[in-house]
Amino acid sequence: MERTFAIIKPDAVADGNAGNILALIEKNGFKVLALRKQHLTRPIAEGFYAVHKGKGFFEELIAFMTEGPVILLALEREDAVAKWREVMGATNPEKAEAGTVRKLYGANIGRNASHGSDSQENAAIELAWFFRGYELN
Ligand code: DGI
Repeated sequence: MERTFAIIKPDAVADGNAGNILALIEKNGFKVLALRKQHLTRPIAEGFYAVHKGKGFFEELIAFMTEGPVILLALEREDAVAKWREVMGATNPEKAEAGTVRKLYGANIGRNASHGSDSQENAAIELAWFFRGYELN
């Protein structure tokens, strides 16, 4: 079994779409190993998105990710990383396939409703950034 890390972003939580997204997650065969609602602080958001520091959209991204609570998720299923990226859809909701999380609940490339790790290596790093070992077992 593979694990991935997901975030239901502040836009989706504020709009009342968290339950719909969790339903989609379960419908697609993921087991929710751990889940926590948390209002990210600036240092946590900046650390999480450190790879994007220096990019034009960085400030906008951090302001968005800290504007309200998110839901942090540890997910498990076969091929979890790729499958969750598929269920989320493209980064830009306009380019996402019909029925995907970002198409259904995202507004634009910045406010796109969800996050998913892009590799197994990053999934392990991101899960360890947000969850303690005992929460994942
Ligand atoms: O892995 P993804 O979330 O699909 O995409 P990513 O790792 O390239 O970017 C991380 C997040 O940063 C993305 O979900 C939304 C934001 N972002 C990426 N490119 C842009 C952007 N935000 C704005 N405003 N403009 C961009 O071009």
